[in-house]
Amino acid sequence: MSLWGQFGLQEGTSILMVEVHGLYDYAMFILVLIFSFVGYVMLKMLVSKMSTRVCLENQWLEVVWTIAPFGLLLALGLPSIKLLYLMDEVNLPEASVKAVGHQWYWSYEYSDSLGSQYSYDSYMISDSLIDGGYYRLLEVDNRCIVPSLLQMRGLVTSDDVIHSWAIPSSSVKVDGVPGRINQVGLCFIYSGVFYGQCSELCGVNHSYMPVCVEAVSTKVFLNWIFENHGKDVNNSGVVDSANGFSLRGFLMGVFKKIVKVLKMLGSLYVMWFYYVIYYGLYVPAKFAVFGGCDLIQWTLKSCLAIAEWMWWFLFSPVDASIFAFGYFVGKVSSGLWFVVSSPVTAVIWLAKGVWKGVCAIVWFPLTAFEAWFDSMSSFTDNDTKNLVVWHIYRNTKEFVWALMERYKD
Ligand SMILES: [Cu+2]
Repeated sequence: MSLWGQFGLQEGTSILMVEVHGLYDYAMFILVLIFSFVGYVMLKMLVSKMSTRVCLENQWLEVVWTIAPFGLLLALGLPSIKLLYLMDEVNLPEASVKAVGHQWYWSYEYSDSLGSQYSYDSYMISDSLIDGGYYRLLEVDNRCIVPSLLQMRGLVTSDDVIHSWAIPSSSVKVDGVPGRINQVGLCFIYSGVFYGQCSELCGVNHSYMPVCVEAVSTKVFLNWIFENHGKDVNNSGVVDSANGFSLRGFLMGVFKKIVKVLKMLGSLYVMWFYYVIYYGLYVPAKFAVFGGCDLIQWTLKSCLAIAEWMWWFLFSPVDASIFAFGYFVGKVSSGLWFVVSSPVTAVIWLAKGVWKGVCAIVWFPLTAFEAWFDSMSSFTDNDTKNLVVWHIYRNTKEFVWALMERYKD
């Protein structure tokens, strides 16, 4: 949430908000460049001696001052448009929460797990009840519970007038319109309590219906769902598996446990070999080959030879010069000898070089454009993204397994 004296945006609690933060910094960087350039030009005009008053036309200048702003606008607009579209993306959600706006409170429904029709109202805690620990006008009696690092879907609608469900720190803002359902992807990258407020003027108590989301780990979320399942209207999906003892069930259980342990041991065995081969052979070999040993050696040798020759040149310049001349003549003649003795190889070698050069020249603008586009298409580094994706993948697996475990038969 925002604090007193805060300048920038709130710290991002979803990858999208981290990206928005990146976009903000990136746009600010470009704006500062533009402002300083324009400021410099204006200052320059103030102290100008009008030495360019005879300049009547400059085609290239016009080309530049047309193309450059176009490029800048593109650089500002494209990443922004990309993020706008990504904000509408819901991906593949594992669970849904439905937020319903009322005058003047929110209510939350969790009804997509089998048999669950769990819902509750979420009222703001009034000033008189707040004793230091909570934030005024932001805390609620029942928070909206969501899992962190799991793709979730928020469905937002309203019961009376238009409300808007917003959590600025995760770049979520969805209008709740009566008779319609809007959806939004929720994916918090860490656990915590995140605050927002209704963002559509909805009546006298518009300021008193905060959105308070508590992001918890997948395990806690699962337990929370399972515990609250039977409590409400419908618990037909809950299978009570603990009634009665059967030998077959017991043996099956033991067998399953043994298979699980064997599987684990097998995977550990494979992993052990993998890591031994990877870190014991592959990585050192790769390092030795690509580590640039040869390059370093060659550079050192060349530097040493040049230094040696210079030393020689200081004491006997004539001898050194003759040697250098002989050396270059030798190099050129050996090159000529190569061309004369094996012309086909020489021609192929030359053609290859020319082709490479032409390719480099032709592809350079494209490569440069691609690099530029890459750099502005994402503001999060790949390691972070990989980590988040990996965690989401693991949590999704855990979540689906737990649901299957509960709802089998
Ligand atoms: Cu409202």
